[in-house]
Amino acid sequence: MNVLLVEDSRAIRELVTAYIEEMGHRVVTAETGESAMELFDKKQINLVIMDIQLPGIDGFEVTRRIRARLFGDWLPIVFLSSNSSDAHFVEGINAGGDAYLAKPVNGPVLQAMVRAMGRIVEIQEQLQKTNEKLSQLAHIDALTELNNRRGFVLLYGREWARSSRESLPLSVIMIDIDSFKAYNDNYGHLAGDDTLRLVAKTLLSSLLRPTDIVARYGGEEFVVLLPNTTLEGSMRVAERLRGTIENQMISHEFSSTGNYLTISAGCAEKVKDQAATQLIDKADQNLYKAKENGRNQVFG
Ligand code: GH3
Ligand code: MG
Ligand code: MG
Ligand code: MG
Ligand code: MG
Repeated sequence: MNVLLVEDSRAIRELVTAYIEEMGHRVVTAETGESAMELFDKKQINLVIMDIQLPGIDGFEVTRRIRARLFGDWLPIVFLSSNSSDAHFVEGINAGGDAYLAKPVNGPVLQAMVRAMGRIVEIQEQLQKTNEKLSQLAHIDALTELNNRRGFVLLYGREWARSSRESLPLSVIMIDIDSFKAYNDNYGHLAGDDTLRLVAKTLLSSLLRPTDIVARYGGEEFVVLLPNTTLEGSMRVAERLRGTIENQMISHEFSSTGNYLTISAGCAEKVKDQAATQLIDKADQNLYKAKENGRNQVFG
């Protein structure tokens, strides 16, 4: 763990540092609350040991400020004070502290407290990892490893807000594989899955800007989100994607467009006073027109 020790007495700083380092943890020290806040912003701290009487803001106030800065995150804060009154203990906990040790420093008691807090930190970290895994599972499509619809909706909301805030264009391409039912019916579902993976990979690697987002929107439908891109730009991108898939020459003897697998695409650019869902609807309507016009083409 990285332990932040806030203590204005040099003798106590050295003593506490020695006890904690003996346990194999790293210690960074601050003599004032103000310098503690600076260190806290710079370093990844797992545990804070906090004196209360300090020059400048006191330990209670530093604790309140640390808690305010953490938003949803948590880390243990342990007070270490020569004032061991019940009132101080209560105020410390109310300020956002988790435990209270009395001075003079007792080595084994201090180390036991660090161990106890270390256990909670470990559980906290495991929970965080589990949450990250679950969030990944919820937002990534297992077959193609692209964002799934849920992941897309999240990213779309962010990009929509950004484009509104910064008055930048935003465009969407809806893509649908042509005659894919016939592909499955004739080559089997497993081959269909392989082809979906290949199409996903091709779309992903054909996008040029790192800010472009591609997602699997449904069965054999994909959506591309192009920040800072106009309708004309999005149609050029869509045409390139369409051509790249066609040039892959994935055999599809039963396609209505020829002997190879093709895609159709509908493009739309965000317009003023539009709701976020209307942009998707517009791209979807244009996809339908590309289909109606004969497939293997872009409409926008
Ligand atoms: P169109 O050119 O009009 O788009 O015709 P289509 O046959 O592609 O359209 P339709 O919507 O009738 O069929 C889509 C097919 O996509 C149906 C389904 O078998 C297939 N599909 C959807 N999801 C998956 C999947 O995860 N794996 C496989 N192998 N096939 C899928
Ligand atoms: Mg002090
Ligand atoms: Mg479809
Ligand atoms: Mg289709
Ligand atoms: Mg054919």
